[in-house]
Amino acid sequence: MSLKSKIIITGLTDPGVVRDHNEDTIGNNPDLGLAVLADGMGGHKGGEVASALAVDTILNSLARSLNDIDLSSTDENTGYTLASIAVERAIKEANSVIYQASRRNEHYEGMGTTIVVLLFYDNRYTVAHVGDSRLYRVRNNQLELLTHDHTLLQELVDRGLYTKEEARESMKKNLVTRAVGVSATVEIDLMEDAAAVNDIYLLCSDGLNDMIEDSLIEDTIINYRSDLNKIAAELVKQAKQHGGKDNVSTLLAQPVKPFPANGNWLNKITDLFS
Ligand SMILES: [Mn+2]
Repeated sequence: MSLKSKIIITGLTDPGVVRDHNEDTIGNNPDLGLAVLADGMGGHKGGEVASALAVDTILNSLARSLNDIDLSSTDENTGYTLASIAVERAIKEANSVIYQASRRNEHYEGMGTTIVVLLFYDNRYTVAHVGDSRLYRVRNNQLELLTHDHTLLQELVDRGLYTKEEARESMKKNLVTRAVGVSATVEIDLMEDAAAVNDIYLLCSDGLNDMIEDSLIEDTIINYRSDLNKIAAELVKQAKQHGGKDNVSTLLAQPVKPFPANGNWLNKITDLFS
């Protein structure tokens, strides 16, 4: 079952106003209801290579694996859905691909990337992430951050050593404590929840949320809620107007119809005409 007519996905990536190249990569597969965003790091072209390898590997891996499994059934060992397990496996595959490439080529030594993956299935979604790229959701006109940054700064905030306000001013903002591809293994955060029609999901790199406040992200999404392309363009524009010191990427997704996995015969027939 293709989700193309049920979930809109669109995005934009931009080098920003200071940097001359873009180490962020975005990708999506509308049939699968899949959105992927990565923010690479590393010398030479390492950052660009790592984020591109991550997005390609994850899109390819899930295009192969998702069609063969009952996505919403539960994995006995972990309690996660099989969809979540497939997403986790795809990120681990990306980790290996990047790590091996960095060991083969000295220019790529130490390269890595953040990742955030959003997958819709059966009126639900799975989000998986590593590093400080984020997923937000707007539901009932309220913005909510659904991921928890893997950064030194966030750890200090969690331990009560920094306030959120001090954190915003800090220089240590971009030290990530986890990344894909920097070592042989990777620790991934997974979360599942019900999706609602008209929710708007925003995946973004730190070049967005470091430049503008969450309140401006919320206002922008609500103001342009009928046009996801406009939201993507406005958010990038705002980040650039507020400094644009880093590459800035946005990926937006919105379920516009219910998308049950095992629709009854009536759903299946109406699918044919949608
Ligand atoms: Mn960045």
